[in-house]
Amino acid sequence: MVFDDLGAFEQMLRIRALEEEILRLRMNGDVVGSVHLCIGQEAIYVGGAAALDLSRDAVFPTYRGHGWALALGASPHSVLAELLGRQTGCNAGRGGSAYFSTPDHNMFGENSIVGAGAPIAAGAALAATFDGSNRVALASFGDGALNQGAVHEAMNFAVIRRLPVIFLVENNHYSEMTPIRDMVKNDVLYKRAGIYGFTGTRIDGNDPAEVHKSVARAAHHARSGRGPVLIEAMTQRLVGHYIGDAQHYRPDGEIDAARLDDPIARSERRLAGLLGQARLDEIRSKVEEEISAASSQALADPLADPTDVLEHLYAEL
Ligand SMILES: Cc1ncc(C[n+]2csc(CCOP(=O)(O)OP(=O)(O)O)c2C)c(N)n1
Ligand SMILES: [Mg+2]
Repeated sequence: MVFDDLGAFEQMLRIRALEEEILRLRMNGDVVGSVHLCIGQEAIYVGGAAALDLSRDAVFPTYRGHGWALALGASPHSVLAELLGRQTGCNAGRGGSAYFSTPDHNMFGENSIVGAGAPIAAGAALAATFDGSNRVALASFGDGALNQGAVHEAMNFAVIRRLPVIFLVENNHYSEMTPIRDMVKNDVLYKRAGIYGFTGTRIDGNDPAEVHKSVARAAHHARSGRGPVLIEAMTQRLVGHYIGDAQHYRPDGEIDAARLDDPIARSERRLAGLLGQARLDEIRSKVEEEISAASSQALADPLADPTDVLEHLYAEL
């Protein structure tokens, strides 16, 4: 499959513009509650989603999941309306920033329990071995999540049952405020896969084409019955862990250095040489207008009605 570099650039811009609009809405108080932005990590979602078969594969991201939703095809309006608690949101305003899902677009739920997506993805992959769907399940989680026992149980279970799972680690070097190097003796995280007997690889997670290639290879491996793959995608978050995080724990100069490696800036430098800056500026303006229109529309939509709050909820006692 040929990778569409310009399409990836546009989609990364769309995610960035969405996140910047969410930041604005949160600072205004239109969006309430805890919000985790994925600014700086967009290449993982865009490259990863492009490598999946969106007619059947299933993705399980974390609370930092807005970018996955867009990359998988959810509309900016449905995500913004969700965060704004509107009836028109993708979960009718019940999910909010950290708990929504877009099953029509293959995203089966963000999760705020760190690492919980891994065993759920293993379950979806196990189902695929019975339902004939030949589905691949992708769990995307952070470097810190690799210290959760449930992730290790999921990895061991997946390899022993040869389940079609991709464990995609978004290694942004931090678990909340703690650097990964202060949490583990060996921070080459992809090597954890080898302990369980399957393949792990480390890639440049700020290059959407490289993420695409690696996820496509892993999907092929998993789909052909050879079991799981772990991909450690190296990236940086260019903002705080949550909105309001002052990032006092980050050494001077670290964020400035990370900006040089910003996936959007990198794509832009490369594509400007090929297509000219004017073309890229046009795409940026178009995307920014699209997000601004989606936001105005969502703000004008009706709020979720408290009287039907128990509808569409399922709980077993
Ligand atoms: C089981 C569990 N333990 C702790 C927390 C608190 N917590 C929320 S986010 C987070 C950091 C996770 O870091 P990482 O997995 O690297 O993901 P990132 O936030 O960097 O994307 C922690 C510890 C939680 N939500 N769930
Ligand atoms: Mg992290």
